[in-house]
Amino acid sequence: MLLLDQHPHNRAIMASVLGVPNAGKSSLINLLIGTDLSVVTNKPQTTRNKFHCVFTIDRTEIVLVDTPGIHHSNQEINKRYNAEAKDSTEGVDLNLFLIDLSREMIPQFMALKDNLPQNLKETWVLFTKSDLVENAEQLPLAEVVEKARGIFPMITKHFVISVKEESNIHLLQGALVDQSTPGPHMYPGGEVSNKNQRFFATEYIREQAFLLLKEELPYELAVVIDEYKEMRPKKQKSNESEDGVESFIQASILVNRQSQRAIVVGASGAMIKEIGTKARQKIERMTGSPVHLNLHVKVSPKWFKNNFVLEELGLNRAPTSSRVWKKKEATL
Ligand SMILES: Nc1nc2c(ncn2[C@@H]2O[C@H](COP(=O)(O)OP(=O)(O)OP(=O)(O)O)[C@@H](O)[C@H]2O)c(=O)[nH]1
Ligand SMILES: [Mg+2]
Repeated sequence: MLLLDQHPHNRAIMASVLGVPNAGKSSLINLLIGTDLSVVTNKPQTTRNKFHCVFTIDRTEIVLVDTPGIHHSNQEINKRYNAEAKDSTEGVDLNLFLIDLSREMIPQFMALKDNLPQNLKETWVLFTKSDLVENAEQLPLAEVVEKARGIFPMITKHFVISVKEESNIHLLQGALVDQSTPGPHMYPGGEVSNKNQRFFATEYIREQAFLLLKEELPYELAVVIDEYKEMRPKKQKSNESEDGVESFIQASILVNRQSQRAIVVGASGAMIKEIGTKARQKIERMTGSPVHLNLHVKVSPKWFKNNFVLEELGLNRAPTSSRVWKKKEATL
């Protein structure tokens, strides 16, 4: 039994991190866990799946659930992103609402209201990006919180933070530890996430594509792993990892149109090469061993409406999803 195996003074807390796209959720999580686990870009809708990010402070295990940004949309894929965020609130002890101070605040609460259940657990508001506004401490945030409590009565605390300047992060850490309760750790083996390296490999390939490609293209792009195997090469090489294991990854970048394929491949293959090199370097930092990454670009028209592709991307049908199968009209 987990309890018997663990230190009697262990404590734990699980919190879902929620907010509109680009609010800074993944940046905050990376700062707290102390590693670039989650993908961060300056483009909204970077995070597409919910997943656990784990760190410990003394005997307290803190599990933060990263989530896709919540926003209004009738598109099937966006409904599934919103459903991922909504699902993340089930079974947690606490919700952290990230509110970007550099944008209008009440509309951010409204987007959360329209997509989250009414019966949320205790919730804290984290006003973030305080470095982007002058005199953030003097803003009438108590009034904003009062208004927000009209929508979410379960809000009990608020913090004003900046991930960029790392301000007030220690207050948040202390409050999380205080809020934790005695109990076993969910990840006693020191795991940093409930997702495996295969998942993060797709994330890091998509991250480079997001960073290197301009404009709208990233939203019409997805990454799937075709093959991921760890092998001990027959021949000894100088750059071989200590235990001799190397990873061989075959992945496809899906795009919606032929013209997008040309952009992702780039002139003489320069763009796909750069995406591949940078992604491989980050995957190698994660695995701690050499990685051989082979990328292909596939045109998969309207992949973001295709139930099979969406499920492969870990996005299951949302309760609000449109029907996938339509009965054919009876023909006379
Ligand atoms: N100036 C400033 N920028 C920040 C801060 N926190 C995050 N950012 C920037 O905001 C942008 C979005 O950050 P992310 O962490 O990817 O935001 P997110 O909420 O996870 O976004 P999605 O996954 O798309 O929902 C990035 O360019 C970050 O560098 C902050 O405290 N100050
Ligand atoms: Mg994110």
